[in-house]
Amino acid sequence: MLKKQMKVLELSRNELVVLKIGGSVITDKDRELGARTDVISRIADEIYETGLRNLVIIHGGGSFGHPFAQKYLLKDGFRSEEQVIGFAETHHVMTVLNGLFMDALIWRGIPAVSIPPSSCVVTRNGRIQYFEDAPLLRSLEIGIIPVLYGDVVFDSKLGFTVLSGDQIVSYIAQKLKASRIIIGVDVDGLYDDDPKVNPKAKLFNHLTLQELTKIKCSIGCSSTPDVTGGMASKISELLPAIEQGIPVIIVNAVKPKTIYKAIKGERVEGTIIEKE
Ligand code: ATP
Ligand code: IP8
Repeated sequence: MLKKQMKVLELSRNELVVLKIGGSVITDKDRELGARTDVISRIADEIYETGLRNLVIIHGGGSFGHPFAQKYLLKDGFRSEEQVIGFAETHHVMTVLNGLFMDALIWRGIPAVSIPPSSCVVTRNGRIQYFEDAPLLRSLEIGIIPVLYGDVVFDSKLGFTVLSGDQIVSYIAQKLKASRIIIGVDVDGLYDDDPKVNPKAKLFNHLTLQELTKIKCSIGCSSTPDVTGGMASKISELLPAIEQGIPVIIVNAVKPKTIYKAIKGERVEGTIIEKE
């Protein structure tokens, strides 16, 4: 019986889709603790319409996690007592944002379960060292969509740090050999410059790993660089997964139907990044 279950799990892992919904999509980055509940609801509708269960969802921190992590300088680890309440506050506001996201999924009838990274991940110098993935695997096995998020986590060298949703995406996709990664942001994909700063920035429709490595240094950071580094570090995090042959598509999740189409594998505007 268990063997049969494991086989199903193996099969489903092959077709697994890892979806990141960025903080730039579900929050208003110019307004601390400003949630875009209309966008969250629409994205939940689109996920529901796909009917896909073989999905791991990770969302970002946006104007919930980032301002708090920044205020208490949490990324570089424990330095003073005053940061301790900052760790608690940052995790708490992330659970609030996650609650809004979970509300939208669950009350539409999407079986989803929240898996807080602070409770299952320990990092070492900011990199995932230990990930208790049994709950994640069991939930996928029985058809419940695991939802994780960028979070503050304990770190074996630094005491604590900030773990980006992008590092989680790349880690899970590689570990579970996902078939695709979808990255939802608030712009149409990856450009040769920040499109919010440079209106002449050119969108890349398709990039190979080699092409990406060449342009990596020039794509710049987010116009409002956040504690986890914006677009440039997002790309760096995704590189090992792309190297492993997992294609990534970066799309504008603010635009209606985009997430639906990306999950369904339909043609959608965005940037596809593949190994070759
Ligand atoms: P969060 O970290 O809160 O989850 P996110 O993952 O949605 O946020 P950001 O880190 O804000 O995304 O990165 C997206 C932003 O990156 C866009 O709003 C855009 O202005 C900026 N950006 C900077 N350089 C580029 C580039 N070369 N191509 C596309 N967007 C870029
Ligand atoms: O928004 C960072 O995750 P990200 C989360 O995916 C926090 O970079 C707590 C700032």
